[in-house]
Amino acid sequence: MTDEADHTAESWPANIVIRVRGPFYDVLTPQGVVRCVVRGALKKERRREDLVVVGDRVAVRIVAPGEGVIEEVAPRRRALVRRARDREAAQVIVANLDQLVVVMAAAQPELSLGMLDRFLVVAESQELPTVICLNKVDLDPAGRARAALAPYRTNGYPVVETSVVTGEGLADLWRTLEGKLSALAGPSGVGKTSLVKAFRPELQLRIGAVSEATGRGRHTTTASELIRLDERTFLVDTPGIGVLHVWGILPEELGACFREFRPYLAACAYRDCRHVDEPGCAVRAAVDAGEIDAGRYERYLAIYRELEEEVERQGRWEVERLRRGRGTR
Ligand SMILES: Nc1nc2c(ncn2[C@@H]2O[C@H](COP(=O)(O)OP(=O)(O)OP(=O)(O)O)[C@@H](O)[C@H]2O)c(=O)[nH]1
Ligand SMILES: [Mg+2]
Ligand SMILES: [Zn+2]
Repeated sequence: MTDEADHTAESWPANIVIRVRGPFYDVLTPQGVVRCVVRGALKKERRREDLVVVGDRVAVRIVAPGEGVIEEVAPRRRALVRRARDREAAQVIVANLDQLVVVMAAAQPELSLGMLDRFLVVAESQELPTVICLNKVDLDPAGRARAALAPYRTNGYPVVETSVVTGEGLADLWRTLEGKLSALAGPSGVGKTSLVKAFRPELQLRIGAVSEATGRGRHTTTASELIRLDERTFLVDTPGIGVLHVWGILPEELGACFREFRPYLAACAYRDCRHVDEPGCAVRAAVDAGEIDAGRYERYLAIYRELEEEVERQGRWEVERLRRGRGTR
């Protein structure tokens, strides 16, 4: 490894990984998209599950027209990490992310604040700046879903309301994306791919119908893909998530993942207050005083119970190990 200083993603060549397909990595270079494999030695140095991921900046050696070898991967800045499906391990989904856009639908599928809070907790635990995008507002003429998001605006989350059908809010969304690398995440069927397509109509992207029977999406997008919207603007479309398990967070860390709790955390009577039923809890007092939204607090309690169960089931050590894996390397 050479000096860290000239290894930041910014100082690397403009080559960026846009797609992973089996052993092949499609890399966007100034000369166009190059299909690459990874240098053998690199495979030994890095963990298999996140050897090279979408968003990575890489050095490429061209071996034939349109074909190359990834020689080196730049150290990652912020990454979106999830828990690997098959193993107890953290897995990087997108590297070098500037922000996460959590997309929820105003209807079809119905807005789930439980899901939204889980995404926000994961984002806070990974210190990802987050924007909430409420899509399909055309299906919510009475504005019920919009109103339900009021506490989030109060808590300082930017909320953008969009409709791919009427075009409402797309210019606002564009302004939040411009010049950044953002990932769209959220449940299946909320319109993530439709939003990408609204900005790049010429792309052949698969969009799926929401099931009439269940009101859920059908997991149309199956792999993350990075799309360049302009010279400096990148958007990663990720597959929809059915159930989002919050993981790798210790129960006592959860309070800080609820932004609006933070000013109160140091004021609780007990230093190790769980904010569940302890006397002198400043968080509960703030809920009673209407300073913290009661719904958010209820969902805190639900996630807290899950995290406690996880510690009981797996042991603290295991949760801490997973938590360390959340780092970007
Ligand atoms: N009424 C309405 N329908 C929309 C809007 N945006 C998307 N849809 C529809 O919602 C359905 C799902 O859209 P997708 O873009 O495939 O959703 P997705 O979030 O990418 O779903 P996954 O890839 O499964 O995660 C499609 O039938 C879209 O036409 C919108 O703003 N308003
Ligand atoms: Mg999709
Ligand atoms: Zn407390």
